[in-house]
Amino acid sequence: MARIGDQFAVNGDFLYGEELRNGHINTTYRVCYRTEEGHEDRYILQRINDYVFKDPAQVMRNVEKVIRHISWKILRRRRDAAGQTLQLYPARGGRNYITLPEEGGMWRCYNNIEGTHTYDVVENTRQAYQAGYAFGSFQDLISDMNPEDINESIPDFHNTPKRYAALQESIRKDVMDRVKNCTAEIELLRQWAPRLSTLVDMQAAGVLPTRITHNDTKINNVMLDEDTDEAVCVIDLDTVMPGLSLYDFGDMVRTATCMASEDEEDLSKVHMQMPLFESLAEGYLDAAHRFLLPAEIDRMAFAGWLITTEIAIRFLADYLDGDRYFRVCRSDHNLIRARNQLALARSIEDNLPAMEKYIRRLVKTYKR
Ligand code: GN1
Ligand code: MG
Repeated sequence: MARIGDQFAVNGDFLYGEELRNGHINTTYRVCYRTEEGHEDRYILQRINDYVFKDPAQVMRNVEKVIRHISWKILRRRRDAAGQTLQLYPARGGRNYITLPEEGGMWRCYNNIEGTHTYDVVENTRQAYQAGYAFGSFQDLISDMNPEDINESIPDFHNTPKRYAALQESIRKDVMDRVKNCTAEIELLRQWAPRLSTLVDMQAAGVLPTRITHNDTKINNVMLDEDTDEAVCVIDLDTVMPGLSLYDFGDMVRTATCMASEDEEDLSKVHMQMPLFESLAEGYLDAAHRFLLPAEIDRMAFAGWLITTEIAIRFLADYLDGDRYFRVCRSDHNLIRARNQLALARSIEDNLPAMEKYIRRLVKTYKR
């Protein structure tokens, strides 16, 4: 960690570092340096997973542009907000990242946003509201970026029918001889398959607008104030790219309305809770109702079902492929996650009429 950190424009002597293990993709460390004046400054060092991101330099170009755009906007409003947004530290060689030729991989260094924390699972309605508000504001902040400036870091990332087609390919190959362990899950998804193209079809028909979106809006990608739990900053910008607003909201429903983690094996604990959904939707619409179209608002509840099902498909495909994409701790980890997400999707499906009714009621309160 010290060897990597010293490649960046960090100030002081390396004190200690720890690995942060809550992501499934990148490798992340928090490191601490003591400055000459005796301050302890903390930074985030992160290795970009180049199996998942085929062109890490392109990811970095996207991230740099998003950060510049956001800092520009925020600093125009509040000069003192600098420590509350992500920053990249320059590296030896003049870029915002380094590559380590021996062990491979590309590393970058962010500021640690002090005075904040994250939750891996939602605990209460306040957190759900704040997560919705944070990602809604984030969509608003980046809404006027130039789409031509942003590359698709992972093509077809939320193209659900393509994710389903990839799963069919994994089933056909069955390289690990694991299909036999998940026939019920495969059958359930086969029944759901006709509904998987709903949003991409609406996008192709011009009903849903393409926007620049975050695309990975799980609850632990929002930093909340450690005293008040107020949203401070959204992190993990690697998948910011053209998408649908509903992909972001759908992924929020997946992680901010269920109090069980996606690793939970006891499926009786896995369900969507209406009060959490209501607060999430309220937070999101408080920030986003001004720019969303009625067609987008109409599909908010459905998007929760769709994105939860999509992640189930991705976990299941990775299980069949031999766990090459998501970090796992045991051989059936991705199968457990897929079952968990299917249980959650079922619960969302059961509650769709109530969720849609709530959104219809809520949206009326914004009309003047
Ligand atoms: C991955 O790395 P992490 O945990 O932020 C994944 C998301 C999934 C999520 C499931 C680039 O995000 O798409 O929703 O795991 N990120 C990528 O927990 O594939
Ligand atoms: Mg992520």
